[in-house]
Amino acid sequence: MPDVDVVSLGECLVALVADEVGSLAEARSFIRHAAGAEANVCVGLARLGHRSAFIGRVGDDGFGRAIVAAMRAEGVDLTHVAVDPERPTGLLIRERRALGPAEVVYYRQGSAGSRIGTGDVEGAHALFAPGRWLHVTGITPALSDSCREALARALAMARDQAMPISLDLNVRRKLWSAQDAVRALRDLVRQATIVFADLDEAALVSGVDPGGGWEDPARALLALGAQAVVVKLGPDGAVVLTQHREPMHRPAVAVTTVVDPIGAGDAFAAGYLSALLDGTGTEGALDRANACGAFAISALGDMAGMATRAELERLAASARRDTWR
Ligand code: KDG
Repeated sequence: MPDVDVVSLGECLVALVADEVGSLAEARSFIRHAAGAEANVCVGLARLGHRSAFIGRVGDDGFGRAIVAAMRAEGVDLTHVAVDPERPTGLLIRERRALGPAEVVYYRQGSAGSRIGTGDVEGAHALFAPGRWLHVTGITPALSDSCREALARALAMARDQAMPISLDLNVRRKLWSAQDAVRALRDLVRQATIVFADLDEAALVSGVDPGGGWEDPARALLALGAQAVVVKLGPDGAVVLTQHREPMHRPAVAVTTVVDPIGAGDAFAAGYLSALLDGTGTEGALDRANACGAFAISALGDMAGMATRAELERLAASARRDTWR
């Protein structure tokens, strides 16, 4: 098995994305993309030259085969993706909006991906080793009891191997109640090395009003036990709060046209982890994360806009030129 830098687990699913901007009620044609927050992060890391491995389940159907083909083509290690002969690959359908949040409809209850269990994680024990990261999100525990148990097992196995754990809160209000989300996610924050959140998620999980800005909710998350809390502020950039240092803020990369905002958080997490794996300090990690987030929103589909190193370098040089030829 090739060596691995980051291990993740979760549900990968197909996203049918409206090919024109407008309401779902008006949408007539859709483009198929591979999706799933953890799968997106694995692809983002692979594009940046890191070795990522994904643990999950897909159905024995065309959608499952399409996701596996897409992720394999990106170089993600899928040794521990099982094909479930009894359940379909999960599906989401989403509209695209020029203004306001886009509606997402999930068809994933009882899906293959929602049946991940402790056996899948234990079967992937070879992936859990010192020096690697585990990346998880708040989507997995919302999917099913078996997903919640699988996640708990993965966290325990990572802890046993002294692996750092990154957690993207990724609150999905359509998958569970706010009350259940807060209870479960607080428990995950306690176990995480790094927590990624947007301001709404940080406020919800910490229980602190976001009216005064990001700092109080982030401090409350930090007080739960995480070593660092990274808050994504969209066009205002991102901040990192740690136990012993002054907070650090870095500005966003300005994007002229937002094509599709979905997947930006996953790109951000991939960029941040990539910089940490390279040994870059916090400032460099925030800058790379912001740049990756900006690339992601400039392309249609969750994975399409994941940046490569060459693209990041061109972006860094772009202050001096407007075309690459
Ligand atoms: O972060 C992008 C994800 O939201 C998307 O890929 C689908 O995992 C997904 C979810 O549950 O919303």
